[in-house]
Amino acid sequence: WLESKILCRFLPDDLTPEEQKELENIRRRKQELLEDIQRLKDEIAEVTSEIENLVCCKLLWMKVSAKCYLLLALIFELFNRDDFNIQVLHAFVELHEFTDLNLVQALRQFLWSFRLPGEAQKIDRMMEAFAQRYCQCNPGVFQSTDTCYILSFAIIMLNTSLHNPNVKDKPTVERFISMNRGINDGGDLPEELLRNLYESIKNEPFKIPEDDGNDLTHTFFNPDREGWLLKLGGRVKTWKRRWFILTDNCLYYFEYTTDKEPRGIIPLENLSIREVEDKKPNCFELFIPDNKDQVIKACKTEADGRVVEGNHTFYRISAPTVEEKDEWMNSIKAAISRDPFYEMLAARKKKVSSMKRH
Ligand code: 4IP
Repeated sequence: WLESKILCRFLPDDLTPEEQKELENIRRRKQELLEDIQRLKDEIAEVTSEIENLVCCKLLWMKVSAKCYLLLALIFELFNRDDFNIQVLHAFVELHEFTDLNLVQALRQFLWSFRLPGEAQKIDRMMEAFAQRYCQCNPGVFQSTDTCYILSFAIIMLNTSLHNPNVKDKPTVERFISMNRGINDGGDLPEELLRNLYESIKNEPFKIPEDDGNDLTHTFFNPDREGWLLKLGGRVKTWKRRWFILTDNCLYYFEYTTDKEPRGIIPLENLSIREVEDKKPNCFELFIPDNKDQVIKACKTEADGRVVEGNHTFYRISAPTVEEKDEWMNSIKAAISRDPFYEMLAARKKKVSSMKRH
């Protein structure tokens, strides 16, 4: 601005030496400013291109992620196919080396290497695969993989009986031996083998990862049925809307679907179920047969967080629709009458004892 003002007023020749010097200073300053402006422009261009690059990368990343996601979804869909699962299971089990280990040692290794699923059918498959692998690594110990399977379960049960403080009646080695009569394709297993297994479990319990009871999420992962129902209070007869989950022969109820821990747990063992009339529609109740006043074994969490015993002599429940009432009643009936482990073992025992007859 000063420069143009001077130029407008005077030609350079008209300027005094001082003014000429001033003009030179102004021109130098102008040059410096222009250079600064250029430098700033270059920097802005550089930063802009960096931003564009970042955005491009981000977009590219998002595209790659989306593709990966689709690919994963596709792979998981493949994984869901039954035969593929079985192949994975066998590949996993074959990573175990059981040669020259006794059955207890092999079980210790195997049961620690993963989290045993809650669903009986899956446990059945895992144990079947285990038994096959054990027999493959130790030919001649058992007549068949079924024998190994049954004995493995007997060992797991023995472990619970011997080390769970709630089990008062501790089995002796003689009882363990007699419980396992006839399981070797109709014949008996050597007594010495059974004594060794018994001693091994007695001296050192094994802890199955799933057994710690802390990870309830796992229990609720694959329920028989779940949904909203209304429940009548025990002493105070108020109806509460609760999220119910039926799994592992128990009925759990939650305040919210996202709760990690249940508000109440009702083990279904020894209970019966019947349809009842109430002001609420589609009601059914859980009760102890031939008993009017006995309180049902159950637990619930109080408002202050304490876990206490329940107060119900019956649990009255109302479903939103007739269909849901029927579905819940059928699922609960099936859960009450079913002991999946007993069924699994009974089927195997039947198989091995029939071998003796043929
Ligand atoms: C409560 O009523 C709720 O209905 C409780 O259900 C029930 O406990 C209580 O039974 C009952 O008094 P208020 O909320 O009106 O006090 P929830 O725990 O689902 O909230 P249950 O045992 O059914 O869970 P009693 O037996 O504690 O009175």
